[in-house]
Amino acid sequence: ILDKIIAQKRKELVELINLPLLKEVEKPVPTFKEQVASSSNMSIIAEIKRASPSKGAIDLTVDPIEQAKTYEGNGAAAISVLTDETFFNGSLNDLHAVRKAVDLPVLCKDFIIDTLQIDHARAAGATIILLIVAALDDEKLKELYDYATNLGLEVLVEVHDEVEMERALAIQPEIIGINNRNLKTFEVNLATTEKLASYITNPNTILISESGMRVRQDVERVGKVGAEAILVGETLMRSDDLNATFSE
Ligand code: IGP
Repeated sequence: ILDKIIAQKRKELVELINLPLLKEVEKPVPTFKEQVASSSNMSIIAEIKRASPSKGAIDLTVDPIEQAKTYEGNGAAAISVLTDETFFNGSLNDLHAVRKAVDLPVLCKDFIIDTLQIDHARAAGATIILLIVAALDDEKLKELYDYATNLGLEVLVEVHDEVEMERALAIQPEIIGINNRNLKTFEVNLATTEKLASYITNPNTILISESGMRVRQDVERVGKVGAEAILVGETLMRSDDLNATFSE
């Protein structure tokens, strides 16, 4: 699926050149780093995810503004917004609306392969962008990382195996996400976080465990190996009592 998504992104890039940037949001928000540092508990990046290739429709009618405010009210450290349209039913407009509605850092969750996408993400209000190591070669990864960092954005560098972890560590990122879902097979396994966490030896590097969190034990499991934050989509999208989610 990853190859298919990237091929689609390349096509969309042509249209992106003609798309005007959204109007920048001036309101300052804390950085994700600050959010994690100011919390002694597990930080949660709560995701707005209408649909996905592996799960199909999750909640196609969600109001991203209301959902983001609910996440904020329940203590989320940051909001992630899926902005891919073709496979996840999201949009940059969703991100823009969310950034205006909350006082939290906002992650642009997309498949970034070009600096132009970073310009659009930033204009739409993203304060964090995602770079998926599996989608980039070493040179592109470094180029996009430096480009985003120089614009003042935080970068979440995502890996799902040892080779990707080594490639990620080579650019000394401040935030590494271990995705428990293999984007090639869709298989979800929290052991991925357990297996890869020890590669991170710099105490200043923030480790995020991504995907597949269902119950409190899942959160405890990744916390034990050093995850300071979790990235959660489906479970929160489907919950009608966020206060109770992960509490038992
Ligand atoms: C959330 P989940 O299993 O809680 O819905 O997963 C998030 O980790 C997932 O959406 C994700 C993702 C990605 C989506 C992680 N990395 C890269 C698209 C692209």
